[in-house]
Amino acid sequence: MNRRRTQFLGLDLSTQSLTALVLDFQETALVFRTSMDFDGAYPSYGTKGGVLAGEDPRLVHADPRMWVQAIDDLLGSLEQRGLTKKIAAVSVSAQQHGSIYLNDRAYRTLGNLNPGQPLLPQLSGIFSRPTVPVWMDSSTTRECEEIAKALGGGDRTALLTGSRATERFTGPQIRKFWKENPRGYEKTAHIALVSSFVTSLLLGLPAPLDCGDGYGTNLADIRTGRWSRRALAATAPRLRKKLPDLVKGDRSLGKVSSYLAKRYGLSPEAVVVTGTGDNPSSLAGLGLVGDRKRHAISLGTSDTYFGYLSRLGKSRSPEGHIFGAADGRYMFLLCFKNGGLARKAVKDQHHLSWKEFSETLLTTPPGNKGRIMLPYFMPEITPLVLHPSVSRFGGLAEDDVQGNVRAVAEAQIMSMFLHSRGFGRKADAILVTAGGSENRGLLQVIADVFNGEVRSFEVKDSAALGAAMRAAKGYFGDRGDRRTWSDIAEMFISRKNAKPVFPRKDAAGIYHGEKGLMDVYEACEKYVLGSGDDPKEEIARFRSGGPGRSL
Ligand code: XUL
Repeated sequence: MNRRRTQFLGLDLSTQSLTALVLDFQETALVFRTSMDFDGAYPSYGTKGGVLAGEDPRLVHADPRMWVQAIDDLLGSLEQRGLTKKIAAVSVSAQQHGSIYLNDRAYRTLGNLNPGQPLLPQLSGIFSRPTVPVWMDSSTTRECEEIAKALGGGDRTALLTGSRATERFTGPQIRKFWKENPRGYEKTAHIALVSSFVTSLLLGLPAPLDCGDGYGTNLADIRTGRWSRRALAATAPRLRKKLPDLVKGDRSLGKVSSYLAKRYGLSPEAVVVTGTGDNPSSLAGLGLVGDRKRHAISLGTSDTYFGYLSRLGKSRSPEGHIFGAADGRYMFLLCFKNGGLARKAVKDQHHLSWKEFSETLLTTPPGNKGRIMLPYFMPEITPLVLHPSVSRFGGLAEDDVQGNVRAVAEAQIMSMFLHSRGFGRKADAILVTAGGSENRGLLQVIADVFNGEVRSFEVKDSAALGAAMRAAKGYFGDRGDRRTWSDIAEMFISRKNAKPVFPRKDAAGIYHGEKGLMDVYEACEKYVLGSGDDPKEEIARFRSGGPGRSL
């Protein structure tokens, strides 16, 4: 290791913010963290929660120029703090599925930037689509149907690409763009994902796409790690030449661009390691690469439930996805779009602080006396709900503060339990990360519903942490250093930070078993989705199950 460059930089471009985190190899510690919130930093882009929502709630876009500006500003501020010169390697984590459309001048422009000028004015002419769909967009149902039909149905599409054709995934989004704007599609020479685009900004060259993120496109064959000719043909014409190459497992892609070195004071020797999606990056940041025994929940803008897979087994869930892991193997994931946004909607509706929200969860009884909410404030991914609405059952009144707080949390965690059942074994423990993991009440609900140990960490940004750890792994790997993923996790994830939360006595009996709330929740979900009867019988059965269960 170079004595002057002992640090690894992880960048995470998420829905609402850009975060940078620096790990020091000699101190084996996190030495710096900063985050920029898009709405606050860039009001001229008019984003709300980092995105541009249309009249139609299914349409959700962002302007990639805002991201470019954020990268520029963040690297500038790291330079001013004297941090960039110590960086040995950098890697990127980014929101998944979003696609960026570039014209044929894009990479030439990127390779010839003037270090005297900021990034954005030089790059503003490279985009062939001014705003781009992000993971929250669910406007491609028709394209999903067309792709699935061409690939022999939903199950076959999932077997080939790791997921059924999915609204937010890059392939269906590209198909929609090609159908709606064939000229724009023709003018597009390159389509990047957010992680490969930001990595290209660091390299000054077209960056390949990590399979971890690449499997979130419905375009790749998860068994070979290559673009699938059949999936490409089902999506849009002449697509292969517009896409980046796919790569499996982290490695160093080359040195930072001379623009980066000159403008932000990075060493010209600093290396860029493959970027990936925020969920594969979180898997690394939680120390779960290679660990099948523990699962993770990320409570961010969206909520996700995920875990490592050493091989592709038969266990699946219809809404589940297979992505790649940083060691070239796999992970499974379920995504819940209403996540943090639905919790915030309930919190704001009742004028609560997050502390009060958490306290309410800690002081109200599990089971909510059989009162349930289905909190689809916006279209939902798991289960698929395209027309949002909030439903209440079991006599839950809209103005009942405690009842609604418990109902939103229990519904979200029961939904995770229910829909993750297809992924096999019960986890020995659940690691919880992202902003919501600060909420002790939510951790308790997770422990109670899953009936197991739950841990959260002092560093909540597991995606950015994972990016910095992947930078370290790629850097060491390049030098023939055989440090494993668990060695890297041992170095940078402090075990003593992990505070366990255990299930409350009797909680398991409330949620599970013959008269458990899980059955009530499942019946409510089916009813709302139009595939089941009014859940009043299940509610009555739950209430007959013991004292304290009735209103
Ligand atoms: C995962 C997904 C979200 C985004 C959020 O499939 O859509 O978790 O990655 O950034």
